[in-house]
Amino acid sequence: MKGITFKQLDGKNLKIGVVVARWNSDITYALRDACVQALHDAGVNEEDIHLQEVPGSYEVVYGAKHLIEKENVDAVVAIGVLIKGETMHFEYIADAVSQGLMKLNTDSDVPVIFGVLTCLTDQQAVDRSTGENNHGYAWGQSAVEMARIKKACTKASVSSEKQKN
Ligand code: DLZ
Repeated sequence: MKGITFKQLDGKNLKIGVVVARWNSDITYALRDACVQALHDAGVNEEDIHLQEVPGSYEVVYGAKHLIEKENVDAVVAIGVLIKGETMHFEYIADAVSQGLMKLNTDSDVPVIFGVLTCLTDQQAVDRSTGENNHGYAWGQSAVEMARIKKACTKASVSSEKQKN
């Protein structure tokens, strides 16, 4: 089956960050709205959803870092839409953002969900941000699942430290 499947998600008491690029905002806002809907459906409280806007996809890495460091979120979703043009911009930004978000995952120990569409045409972006195929919803669900894993790991390492002492 294509796409991600999820078991029961419990978003209670999780703090989730969502950073959204304004470039291609008609698409990124639709992805953001579906992501926030998924967080609500999983039981994340409205006041525990921290939204941060940034100008373009290149800036989502910094925006995500800010949410991790200043808002102490349990997971963050980084949303942007890159559409290939006539220059090399697409390749450079896509590479920088994917590397930056991956580095943030490992360096910060907070899960970062890759919510950046890299499309060859406008239509590909529309297809992935509307109706049943809006990827933003699965990104929100992924954030809840990963935040739970993070919490479980933190709890396990605290209790093993206690046993040592
Ligand atoms: C400059 C640029 C270009 C050409 N294309 C996109 C795009 O398709 N999607 C996107 O999110 N941002 C684009 N940007 C803007 C850069 O991400 C960034 O905001 C600027 O280069 C300023 O750092």
